[in-house]
Amino acid sequence: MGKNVTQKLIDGHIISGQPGKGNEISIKMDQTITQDATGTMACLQFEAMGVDKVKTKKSVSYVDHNTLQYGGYENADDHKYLQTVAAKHGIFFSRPGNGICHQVHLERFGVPGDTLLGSDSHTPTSGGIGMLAIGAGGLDVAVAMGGGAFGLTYPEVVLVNLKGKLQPWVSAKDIILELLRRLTVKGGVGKVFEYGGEGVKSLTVPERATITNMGAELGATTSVFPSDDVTREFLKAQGRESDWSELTADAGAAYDETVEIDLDTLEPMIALPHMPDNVKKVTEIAGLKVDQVCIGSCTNSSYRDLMLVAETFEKGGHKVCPELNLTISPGSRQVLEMISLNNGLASLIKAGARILESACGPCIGNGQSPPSGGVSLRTFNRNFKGRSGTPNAQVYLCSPETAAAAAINGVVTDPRTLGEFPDVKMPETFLVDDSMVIAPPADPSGVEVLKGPNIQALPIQPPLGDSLSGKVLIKLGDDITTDDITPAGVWLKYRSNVPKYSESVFSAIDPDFHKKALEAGGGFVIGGENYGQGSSREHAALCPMYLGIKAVITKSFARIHKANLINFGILPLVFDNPADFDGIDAGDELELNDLTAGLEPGVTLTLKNITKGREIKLRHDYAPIQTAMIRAGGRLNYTVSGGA
Ligand code: MIC
Ligand code: SF4
Repeated sequence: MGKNVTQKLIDGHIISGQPGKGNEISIKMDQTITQDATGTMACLQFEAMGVDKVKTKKSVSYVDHNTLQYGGYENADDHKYLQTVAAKHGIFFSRPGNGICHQVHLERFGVPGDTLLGSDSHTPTSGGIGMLAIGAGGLDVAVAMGGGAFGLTYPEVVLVNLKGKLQPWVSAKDIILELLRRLTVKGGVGKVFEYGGEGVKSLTVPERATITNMGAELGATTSVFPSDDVTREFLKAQGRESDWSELTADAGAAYDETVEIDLDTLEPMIALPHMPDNVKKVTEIAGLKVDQVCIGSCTNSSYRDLMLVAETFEKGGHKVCPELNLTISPGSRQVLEMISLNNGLASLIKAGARILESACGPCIGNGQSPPSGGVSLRTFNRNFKGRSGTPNAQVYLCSPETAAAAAINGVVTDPRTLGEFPDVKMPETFLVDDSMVIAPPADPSGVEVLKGPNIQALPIQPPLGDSLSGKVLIKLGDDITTDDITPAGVWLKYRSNVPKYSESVFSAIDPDFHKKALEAGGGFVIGGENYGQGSSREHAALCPMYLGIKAVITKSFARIHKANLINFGILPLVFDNPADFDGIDAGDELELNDLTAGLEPGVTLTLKNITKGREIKLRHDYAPIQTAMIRAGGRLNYTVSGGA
């Protein structure tokens, strides 16, 4: 039987295990990316492993999250560390101002047919050019930089069959919003979404990348498009045709599931507060007053997206509605320079848009927090409560077309009412200037790695004993995000300072959590379904580890967060019977015994709730290597002591 694109990518990189849905496998990573908010930890971990030079085909370190450098030295210290540690160990360094990691990687470094591991959950963006691109915790990326394999469960492959062609003012963003509406933020766990069908060829690479980017919100392992003539044209226009190779599904390739989307009839869609799957048609909420519109982020900040917005304003002679603010964050320096050379930037400035840096910016709550209770329409990928920095803001996610229509009219507007659709053509050649990417020197012996006071030592945890006991420190509901666990925004500058960042843990839910945890000497966390969705930030495991959290017991976990907990020696466990969730309350004393035998494959653990005098069955599905890592007190201990 023929293979699909996903199987070709995975099977071509397998190091251990057998192809086949549900099997534990490990694969070789050709490339890695890190960004500053996760990269400092990843680099500290890489240094701790004692490997001189990265063993990948290419590793790139980006600075795109913490670029504001407000209120002190912390961000700038991180940047200096990242630049020098990159030079020392063979890593390319993309300077602040060069753009958002996913956009730049797609433009300048991604290679069809290769694998990519990134310490950012939106790494699957590069699936838009036929890479197997996966998001992971920084420690997994550090191991991959050192040449180690990446472990995963062989995924189910879902074919997303695109029929027809997008109609004017309907956007690639609407495709992924429609998928989120149907499948929800839990719908993609354990799956790869592979796009096929006649509709694929009418989508440009940036449009494909919008879709693979936001596939992260489905909880998917990754998303992938074939590498075809459209991919070739894109790489040629980037001066990289030699990086192209064809990668398509064989005739008769099988899929585990098929989903069909009819592009001819798809309408503009919008995600309502506070989840990316809370999706409706734009027409259903048209007329809602808007206080802010933000265009940008790794989802929608390409040349095509920004030119479309610029031309919408220019052609219609529109101005930004005086009742709201419109911000624009270009995805890369290439995008910014190109829209400035062809007057797109002038059109946006003339219209009254506020131009921000080529960086993540408002997407991660770094500036532009909306007014109290304000409605903000964003072309981003996440609208979790409080992520914008304003706890009661109402954040909606939509396409650049819908965002532009709202910025003009001041209310949510169906963009199809705007008249003639601007025909933005993909450039035949992009402006290529890689001078803000610093290649590592051939001889790094003279490089001094600079660690300012914000770079604190890595906390290390002792090996696991045979039992665990303690209090339930917090009980939470479903869909807890990593933004709930370790918020970004004003806390972002402490990513390389775990003791300080640990003060943020659950701070929006229980401001005293960190104090309580330290006083109690740690304890347990109880959660519902899909615990830890969202970001790849390993701090959501590392900081709880620092506070003494021993196990997190839930109904289910999000993929990356579960792996991060294991990496830091915290036990992720699920209720054998989800109804037992109701049998535990905050403050209960819990005990877990016989862990030596209990962590072997297939063994069910018995949790004693001492306070309630009852026993609860818990399950795990750790691969043998994961059990070994947990026993060692985490992946770093395991790797440094000679584990693979
Ligand atoms: C995000 O969008 O939440 C982030 C910030 O890019 C994170 C990474 C991080 O927390 O540093 C992600 O998506 O993984
Ligand atoms: Fe940056 Fe936002 Fe993309 Fe995360 S989702 S990488 S914060 S732009």
